Amino acid sequence: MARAPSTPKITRTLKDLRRHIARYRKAGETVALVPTMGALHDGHLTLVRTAKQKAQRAVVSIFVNPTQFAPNEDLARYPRDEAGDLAKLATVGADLVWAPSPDEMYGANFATRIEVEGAARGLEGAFRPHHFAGVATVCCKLFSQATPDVAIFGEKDYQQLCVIRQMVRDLNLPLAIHGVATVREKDGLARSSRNAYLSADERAAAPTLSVAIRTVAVQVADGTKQAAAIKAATKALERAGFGPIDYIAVADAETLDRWDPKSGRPGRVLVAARLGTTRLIDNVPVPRRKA
Ligand code: PAJ
Repeated sequence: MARAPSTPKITRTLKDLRRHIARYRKAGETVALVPTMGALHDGHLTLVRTAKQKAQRAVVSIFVNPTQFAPNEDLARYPRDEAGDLAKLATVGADLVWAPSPDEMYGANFATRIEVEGAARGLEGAFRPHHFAGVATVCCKLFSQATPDVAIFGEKDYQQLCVIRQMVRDLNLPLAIHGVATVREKDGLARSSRNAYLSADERAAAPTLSVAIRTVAVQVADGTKQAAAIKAATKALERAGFGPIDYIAVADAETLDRWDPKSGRPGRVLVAARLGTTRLIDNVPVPRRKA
């Protein structure tokens, strides 16, 4: 019988986490992990709902991982609201929250880094050189701490999802990775903890980002040259007040190399652009056209 939703248990030490996981395993239960940095919104909650469908126990990690932020990035001002997060997680039936301190996660003499190549190299990797090593290393640790059967990630961070899949494949990590479609506001803006940084005017302009990449996706599917579609989208974003625009790219959905429309492989349009002081990212699939 389904358990009634209640506030999830919170654990802050690896020893305690392992005790909970051992109890689930002893009862023959499967475990899904949802890695997050907190400041939870409906996108995260959708991942937790998916976790509950994929396994009997949903474990959510909340850890603002310092190693994936560059010194000039927003680590210090990254939104944090643990009480609010726990209340939201109660509504979706999360069983356990893993919220270690940076010391509990990394200890004093931490000296290991997982560097994924391939999918991690371009796009975000070019603008945030150490970002994916930080993400891959912490996710690998989270996987070996919580030993889930499956981990749930959002397509919102599409390149991150590709990097995690690559790492899991390459290192034979014994879990499945499940991707979930991006959850959006009614006006199309992808839900993000960083949307909280936007002023009222910026928030009004922000949906242009998803409109621009959707337009590129439809155009390249219909045979428009990628460079022309990207140029028009860049102009539309600049008119709406975005800038600098770090990239708009049409990529192979798996390798993230440049997409060849003749390859028959799925494509993805990805963007990163600044609106005021906030850097937003988004992506959409290239629609499949019948040959
Ligand atoms: P965070 O930005 O908190 O995101 C946690 C997870 O929620 C990621 O898998 C992300 O893709 C997903 N997510 C965020 N917004 C979403 C949306 N609008 N729709 C669907 N899914 C969404 O990504 C990270 O944290 C970190 O890099 C982490 C993986 C936890 C490693 O530190």
